[in-house]
Formats: sequence, structure tokens, C-alpha cells
Amino acid sequence: MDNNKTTANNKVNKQKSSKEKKDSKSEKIPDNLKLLFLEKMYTIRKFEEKVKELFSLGLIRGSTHVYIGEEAVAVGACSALASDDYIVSTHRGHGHCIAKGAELRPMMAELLGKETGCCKGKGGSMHIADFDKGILGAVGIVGAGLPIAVGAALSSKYLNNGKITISFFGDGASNQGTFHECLNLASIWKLPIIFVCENNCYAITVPASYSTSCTNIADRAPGYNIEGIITDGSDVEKVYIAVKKAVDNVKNGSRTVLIEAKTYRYEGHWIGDPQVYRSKEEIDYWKTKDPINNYKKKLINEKIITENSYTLMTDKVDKLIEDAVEFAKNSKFLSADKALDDIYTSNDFMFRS
Ligand SMILES: Cc1ncc(C[n+]2csc(CCOP(=O)(O)OP(=O)(O)O)c2C)c(N)n1
Ligand SMILES: [Mg+2]
Repeated sequence: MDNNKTTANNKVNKQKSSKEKKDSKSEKIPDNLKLLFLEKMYTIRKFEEKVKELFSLGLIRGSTHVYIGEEAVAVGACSALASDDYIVSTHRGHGHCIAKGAELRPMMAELLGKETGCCKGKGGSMHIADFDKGILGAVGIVGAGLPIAVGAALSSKYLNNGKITISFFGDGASNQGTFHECLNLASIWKLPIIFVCENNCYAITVPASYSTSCTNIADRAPGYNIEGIITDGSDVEKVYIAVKKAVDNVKNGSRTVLIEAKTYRYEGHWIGDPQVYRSKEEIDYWKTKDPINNYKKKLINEKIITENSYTLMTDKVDKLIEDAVEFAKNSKFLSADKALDDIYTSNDFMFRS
């Protein structure tokens, strides 16, 4: 396993395509949207720092995978969608859900397994869904979200409702058969879907440079007659611009695209991962690209925020997170007699035309 190669593969700053540079210049992002990007990324980071704490206290059970370091991908991508568009997430899905508009109270309650959770506590960290927000589900089985997303996109095409689906998945998932089948179907059927691969360099302990046959996962797209785009997953604006352009094109009848966001998870694969498969230098390198710190500096330089207004924003978010934790802690577990509810749909629903 060659960690240097892994890092080199994801160093996108020096390899920006002229196309990416042109796209970044042509899209003017309004100041209020930039502020929202920063607030959302900060919310995800703080939410997950709290998740780590609650997990260590034994208040969150099962396995939990945090997204710290990757926030710019979820926020950039989901900000390019309308509120009734769909996303399908992964086992590392808290960031996607918050970015798509999930509320913090039911999110946190879900993680603590409480009846006030968005899935009544039955989904937990890896199976959060909130259909009202277009969140069709986080999925614990690697690569299993792609067919769900393709199904949602097929329904949108069939119903002609204009809704777009984003399918999020990791570098590891791109080696699953589902990835290849889904890109093929989405291409031949010209489905309104965008594939967003979060290449965070690893699938548990295995570097993408070892497990993946090509340097960039985006290089696989032309095999399905679709475009593969590489973007810097540490830069929220670049992700937003890439996804927004893809959404506009797909809405206008173009084929789907595969967007590969080069990113990195700062934390272990799971909470408690000893991380013997990567070096401190590699982690430190990626922390210099921190999506939140660097974006804060950018917005200060652009005079969109001040240190003072940033502190006001972070104080507000910190309080909302504390409120969500208190709400979750004070909620009840679902009573045992309701455990089997919502598992099977009724005949009534199944046979509705
Ligand atoms: C089908 C399947 N195989 C194996 C696993 C165990 N597993 C959980 S996460 C993971 C790695 C996934 O890597 P990637 O797709 O890159 O996502 P990341 O964890 O890096 O976000 C694996 C192998 C699983 N959940 N499902
Ligand atoms: Mg990965």
C-alpha cells in the first residue's frame, strides 16, 4: 500500500483542468449563499464532533462513521439542488442529511435511537431517511445506494416531475458491481441523476491507489458514454459549481455525469479506528486544505464576514447543536410493541394505482 501515491492521486490543486477554471469564473455565487455554505459546513463539523462525544459516552450505539474533513462535498452538492430533489446517501451520511435540510433535533434523536428521531430511532446513524426533505436514505451496504438512486431517477423520468437525484458514494463503492450497472443504466436511459463519488483516499484501511484500476474514478465515466469530472472536494464553491452545471445540463436533457470530489476524512473509518494504515504527515497535509478554515479566511478576505460575525454564527450553531442533544436525550425510546411497525407496507399502499 502506497500512502504517498494515495495522497498524490488526490492532490488536485496543481492539476485543475482549464475547463474547471473556466466554470469557476463563469459562476457568480451570491454572498448570502456563500454565508450559507460556511454555516452549513460548520454545522456538520460541530454536529459530528458532538456525535463522537456521545458515542464515547455510550449514548450512540452500533457503528458510527463521521464525515469530518469532507463537509464541502455535501454542502456544495446539496446546495445545487432544489428542496424537493432527492439524495441517496452512504454509511457516512450525517453531512449529506444536514446539507439537504434535515433538522438537527430529529437527526440527533435518530442517532440516539429515540422515538422522536426521523425514523423513530429504527434507522440510527447508518439508515437515516427523511422523505419530506428528499433524503431517500443513508445506506449501510457499500454500493447499495446507487440502485436506489437510479430507481428514484427512473421514477422522476417516468413521472416527468423535473426532480434530480444525487447519488453519493465512496471510492470503495466504485469497485462494486452496482456502480458499473448503475452508470450504464443511467446513461442508456438518460436519467436525471448526478453521481457524486467522494474519493476520500480509503475504503476502511485500503488505499484507493491499491484497490482501484485507474488513477481517477472519473476516468471510468467515458466507458459509459458520460462525462467524468474531477473537482476539489475541499473547496465548497468548486463542488457547487460542478454540481450546479451538471444539474442544469441534465435538466436540459444531457446525459448524467460522474463527479469525483477529491477529499479526505480526518478521523478514522470508525470511532476508535487505530489508523495504522496512514501517516500523521498525510493527515496533516490534508488539514492544510481544511474546507471550513480556508473558506472562513476566503470570506474574510472578500469582506463577506468579519471575525465578529463569524463568532456570532458559530455561537448560534453551537446552541442549536446543544438544543438537539438535549432534545434527543430527553426523548423516549420507542416502546417494544411498536418495534415491528413500519416494516411491511399495507396492501392498500401496494395496490394503489
Ligand atoms: C457490501 C459491503 N461490503 C463491505 C462492507 C464493509 N464496509 C463498510 S464501509 C466500507 C468502506 C467503504 O469505503 P468507501 O466506499 O470509500 O466509503 P468511505 O467509508 O471511505 O466513506 C466497507 C468495506 C459493507 N458495509 N458493505
Ligand atoms: Mg473512501
